[in-house]
Amino acid sequence: MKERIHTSADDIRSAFSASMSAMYRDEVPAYGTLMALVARVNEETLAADPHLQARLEATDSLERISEERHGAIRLGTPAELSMMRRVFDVMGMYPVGYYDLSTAGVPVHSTAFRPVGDAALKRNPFRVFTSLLRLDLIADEALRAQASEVLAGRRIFTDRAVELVEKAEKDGGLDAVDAEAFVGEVLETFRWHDRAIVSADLYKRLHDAHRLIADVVSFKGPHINHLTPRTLDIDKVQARMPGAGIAPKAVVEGPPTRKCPILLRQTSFKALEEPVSFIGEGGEWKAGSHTARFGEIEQRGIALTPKGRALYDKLLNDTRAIARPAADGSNAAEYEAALASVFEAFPDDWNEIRKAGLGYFTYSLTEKGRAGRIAGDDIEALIAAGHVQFDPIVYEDFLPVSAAGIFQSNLGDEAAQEFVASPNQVMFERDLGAGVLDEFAHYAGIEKASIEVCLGAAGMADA
Ligand code: OOG
Ligand code: NI
Repeated sequence: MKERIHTSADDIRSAFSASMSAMYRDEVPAYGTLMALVARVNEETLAADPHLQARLEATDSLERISEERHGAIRLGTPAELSMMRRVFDVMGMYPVGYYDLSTAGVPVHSTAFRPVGDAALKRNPFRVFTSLLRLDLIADEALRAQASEVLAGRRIFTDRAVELVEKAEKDGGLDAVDAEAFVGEVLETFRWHDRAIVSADLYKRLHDAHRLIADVVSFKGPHINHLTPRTLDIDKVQARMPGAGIAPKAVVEGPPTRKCPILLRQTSFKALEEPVSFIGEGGEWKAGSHTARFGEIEQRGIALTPKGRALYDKLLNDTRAIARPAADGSNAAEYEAALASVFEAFPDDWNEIRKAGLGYFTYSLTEKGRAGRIAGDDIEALIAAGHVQFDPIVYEDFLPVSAAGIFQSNLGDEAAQEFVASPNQVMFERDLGAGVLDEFAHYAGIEKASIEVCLGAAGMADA
């Protein structure tokens, strides 16, 4: 019998993200405009900075620089979430981190499905920020029951997609023919449906409870609500969006522009109002509209330690106490000025960040370290002797305050709403059917392993 060769999970993920990109550009033309703008700005940035170009050539794959880094969906039930975990597993995407958005007035909690190893991230870093609606945060009991009933009646995965997931689980992978079919079938779950599965009246009541509830409950599936390419200059793309005919959200989320970038900066163009139809009285369709889909861009910096993250959170809080960005952009300049000045307290030099224990780094032997007889078990001494070098570890995850800002700006200003903060990771993991990886432990592990390799080499030279 001919041996079955499985397509790698990385290849399936790449094919999936490419198909999703093509589908989304087709569905949301403004997203194609954003992609073109991002590619142009990335080219200009590289042309103006040969050093950056050389560095990216060495570490990333330049021709893929402007491709999508993430997307997002919002699910309605525990069963949808646990099936989605199995789907992403086939593509080498695992749940990392727990994000409680209730504190920020959004009735969901979330994780990010993403590749975890260095090689997988390099091959294709595509991740999906995945939220689960929290009907338990909705006060109106009758509405909650109605929403549950609608959700219980929908099937977001095709039968064939479920069969292929089961096959992949049983056989440990999919061959090329099945992998291609899998990508096509799974894509169906992310597709836009302009026909709602609820009446205009129910839609309005869900919408009045929270716009996000209407978005999750009213449709046949969890349409992809945005995709996010990587930009090398987020400020430039933000500034140029209006000229390209797309309206940016008021401010860039995350830290300010810095010499040594930290964590994640993101911005988006505002969600578009799109025609949809609702179920009418006598089986006819009733025209209406829905606002949910947008395009986003991201620029990543170093992963911070719990200490660095606490400092980041404090400085962001301090900034927002001075100026809280208004959705209409009226105080954007004031907010940006406050952000820049408050963040002066965060060191902007790699070695200072490292020595203060604020960020995660990988350590490696320098040429001198590899060539010479290096000695010692003190990493600082090895660095001082020029035997060991360090590089920032890129943050591959998300930020709850930023995510809330992205949610809010695409739900409209009036969506800002207070919920009692109620993180519930235990419930989320039960619904997911698995634990989520702790991102801090993960980055710490990468750093520690790299130090051990350096010290191991030094130890060998010692002996
Ligand atoms: C997800 C928003 C979060 C991000 O980049 O922080 C997100 C959503 O709107 O569903 O994608
Ligand atoms: Ni996003």
